[in-house]
Amino acid sequence: MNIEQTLKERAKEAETTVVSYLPEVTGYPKTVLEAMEYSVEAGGKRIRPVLMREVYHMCGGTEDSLIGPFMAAIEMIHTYSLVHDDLPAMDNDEYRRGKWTTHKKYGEAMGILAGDALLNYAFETAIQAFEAASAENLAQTAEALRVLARKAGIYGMVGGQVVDVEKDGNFVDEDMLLYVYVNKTSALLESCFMIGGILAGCTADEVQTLEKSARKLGVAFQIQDDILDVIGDEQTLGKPVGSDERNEKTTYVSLHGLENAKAKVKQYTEQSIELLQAFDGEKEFLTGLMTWMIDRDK
Ligand code: GRG
Repeated sequence: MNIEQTLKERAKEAETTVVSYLPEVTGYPKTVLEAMEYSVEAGGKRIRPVLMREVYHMCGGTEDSLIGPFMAAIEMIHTYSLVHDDLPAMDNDEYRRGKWTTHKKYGEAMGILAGDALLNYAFETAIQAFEAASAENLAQTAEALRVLARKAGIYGMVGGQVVDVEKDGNFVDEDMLLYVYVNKTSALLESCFMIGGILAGCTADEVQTLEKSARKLGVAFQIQDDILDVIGDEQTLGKPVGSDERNEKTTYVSLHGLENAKAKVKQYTEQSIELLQAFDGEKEFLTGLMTWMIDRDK
């Protein structure tokens, strides 16, 4: 199977789903609605909704109308996090995905508001899954919503970002470094895997296995990011390399060296995929995509 080609097709489908749930650009708050649309439509790999749907299918889920609102919601939350991460108070970036960042195009106030609006609208969208839910999967839909809220919040992505911002990348030890990786990067991936499993009717033990698998995938993804900052090619990456060393940031590479970091990425990825062997469903593309995410050179 050609993973990149299949990802392109699935990402396009996921994008169509996400865009179909965006609010209409109309009325007095038109500017912020346009900024929301601009941020979501700016591009991106769409790996979170694609992973969510693949896990849902692997676990036996078949209702696109049930998983669709959650696929849209996770991409809206991911997009809001990038919009806010780019703000002057955080990373102060002017470009993302080759385009102006949202605050650069619409102004800082609209950047903040577009992020807020995307986060809130993500939950309004996920709640639409109740309309597709049958009597027997109402409880599963509520549980999926709970996981979405928790993993995006203070016990998930926001928590990781808080420590990252406060420490400015200078973590005191590996425990704190891993806290940031697990929360800032893994948490949303965990929610994708867990929601896919929950909506497909997995047991609590199976959902926990999915959470573990995604946690390892996220940490491997983040360590690979650290590695690329050392050995990546600026042209391919589309951003300057060596920034972690210049900013004296603690990374897995600075703590353990390049070779150990590479070995850890390999080990975590293998463990992440191994955990999925507990599931009988089709996973050739899912595991191929997981390997692709880690093997990336950009
Ligand atoms: C503002 C609460 C808040 C959180 C921000 C997402 C984030 C947390 C910061 C961005 C910096 C970063 C490197 C985060 C780790 C997660 C990550 C690798 C995000 C990029 O995800 P991709 O590669 O992006 O899926 P695309 O552009 O493809 O959607």
